[in-house]
Parts: sequence; C-alpha cells; structure tokens
Amino acid sequence: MQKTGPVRRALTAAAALALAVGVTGKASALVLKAADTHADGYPTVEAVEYMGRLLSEWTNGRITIQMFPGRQLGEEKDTIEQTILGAIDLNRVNLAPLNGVVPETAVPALPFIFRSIDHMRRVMDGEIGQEILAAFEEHGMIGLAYYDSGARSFYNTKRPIRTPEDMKGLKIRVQNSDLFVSMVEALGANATPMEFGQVYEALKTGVIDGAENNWPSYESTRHFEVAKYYSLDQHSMSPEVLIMSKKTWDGLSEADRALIRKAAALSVPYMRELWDRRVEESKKIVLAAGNEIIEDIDKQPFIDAMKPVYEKFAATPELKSLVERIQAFE
Ligand code: GTR
Repeated sequence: MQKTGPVRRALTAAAALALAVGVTGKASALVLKAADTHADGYPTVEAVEYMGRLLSEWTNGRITIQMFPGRQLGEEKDTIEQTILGAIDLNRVNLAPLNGVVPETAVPALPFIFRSIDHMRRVMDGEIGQEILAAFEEHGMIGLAYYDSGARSFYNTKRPIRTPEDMKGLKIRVQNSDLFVSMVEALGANATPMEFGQVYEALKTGVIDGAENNWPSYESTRHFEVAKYYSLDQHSMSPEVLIMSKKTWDGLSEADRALIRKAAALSVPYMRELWDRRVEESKKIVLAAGNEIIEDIDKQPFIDAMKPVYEKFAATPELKSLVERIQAFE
C-alpha cells in the first residue's frame, strides 16, 4: 500500500531522526581529532583536553575531542597542511610556522613587538588579536583562540650570549618561518630551519649549536641537558594558536560552532594558569641542573638589528598599520 500525505511525512521525519540519533540513542557523535606537537601534560595539550571535557559535558557526550599529543600526527608544518585538507580538525601550533600561510601572523611573531607578557596578552585578547584570527578563514582555517608561549630566548652549547656579536658564526635552529630565519641572520648567526622533534639530536651531535624557545619548551624537550647556556634576550613572544579546519567547521551547525567557540574561549584562562605554574617549575628544573642563565643582557643592540626584519615582514600598509597599532597599544 502506498503511504501518502501526513503518514509518509511522519515516516520520513522519523527516519531522518533515527539517522541523526543512531543506534546508541544519542544524536550523531562528533569526534574532533586534535593535534599538538607537545607531550601529554604540557599546558597547551591540557587546555585542548579541557575544552573537550566542556564540550562533552554540554552535549551529553555528543561532541568530544580526541587528542593526539607528542607529534603523533606529524610535525607542525605537516599538521597545518592536514588541517587545511580537513584530515585534522583541531590543531594547536605556534604562529611562526603559519607566517608563510597567513601573512598577518607574522606581526605578533615579530621580534620585540611586545613590551611584556602583559602587553602581549592584552593585545591578543582584544580587537587586534581577533582581526588576526579572522584572517585565517580565507586560508582554509578558523582561528579559535590564542594560548601563551611566554618569551623565546636563545640557548646554545658554546658560550653565553650577551650581545649580537656573541652570536656570530653560531648555527641556530629556527622554526619553519622565513621571519625567524631573517631574525637570526640579522643577528649575525646562521639560521637552520628544522622541525621541533629533531632539535635534541641535532644539538647533541653538534649539527647545530643552539636554538631558541621559552622556559617550558627548553625544559620539556630536554634541550637544557645538552645546551647549557640560556640567554634571556626574550626576542619573541610569538603566541600559540588553536585552529580548526574550515572543512570541518563548514559542516557544523551554528549552534555547535557557538559551543566550540565558547569552549575555546574558556580554555584560555585555564591554559594561562597552567602556563604560569609550568614556567616556574621549568625554571627550577633547569636551575637545579646547574645551567648558566644569562640575564644581564642589554636588549637595545638586538632591537636595533631588527630593522630589516620589520621592513621585510611588515611590508604592506596593512601589516605596517598592525605593527603601529600594537606598538601604540597602552
Ligand atoms: C614551542 C611551541 C611549539 C613549537 C616549538 C618550536 O614553544 O609551543 O608550537 O613552535 O616551540 O620551536 O618548534
């Protein structure tokens, strides 16, 4: 017998609901695959896991995050490509390896652009930070939130660095970012772009003499065990960013997008608390190992050497104006 009118419509609606709800009785599950280069327990990893717990709580387990820490899904350059392709849904990376993809990300990664951690947090939390997040979309990614990365400083196996002259001839590993290559070259050293996961061996075997990073990364990677001189020149405060694949995003309802944005925003203060604590813990570990921490650094000659870097990476009127707005930000 042919079903007509309301009966047929009701059956179709029931079938659609059955599909959405699935056999478990829940609406169809959304498992977001997340990547992080850092190991389990690192503040960025914990923050995204926290976000997953929030989403799961709010949706009765319908939306969850499956975290793959410790480079399980590849190094940052690869995971960025995978995110654009939609094979990775969520990705926590530094802004530096995005500099070649989203030009606006170069501005907060510029050396000495921020006066302090507080300045960086206020700029990135405000309108300027939001504008830069919005710039991701046309490159296949959705910028969700920034996480702290403290200040990056140089460490090496050879000697204390107090002035740019001390850097002459040193082979310094940098992230996959032309901006970081230029910065190191402007200081008279040789820049070697290399993936994060290869740096420990390269320091140990003398392929490179040094690298640059913040306290928690210098410690968590055990680079501090092989590169004993840590010079706190604090040249970059390039933040971390949490991005989502636009492919995944486009398939979500407005309501789910709002939940994801809300969970990402709530993970920021959660991360910062863990971060501040982790910086102190990492300092203690490094100091206990007897490393030489060089604090008496006159930053001015380093700052002065950065002129060509600004000229090259903030070359358009739009990027120049972003630089000026950050510098003028009280
Ligand atoms: C860390 C950062 C990572 C990665 C790494 C590196 O501080 O959290 O995302 O950029 O530095 O130097 O490759």
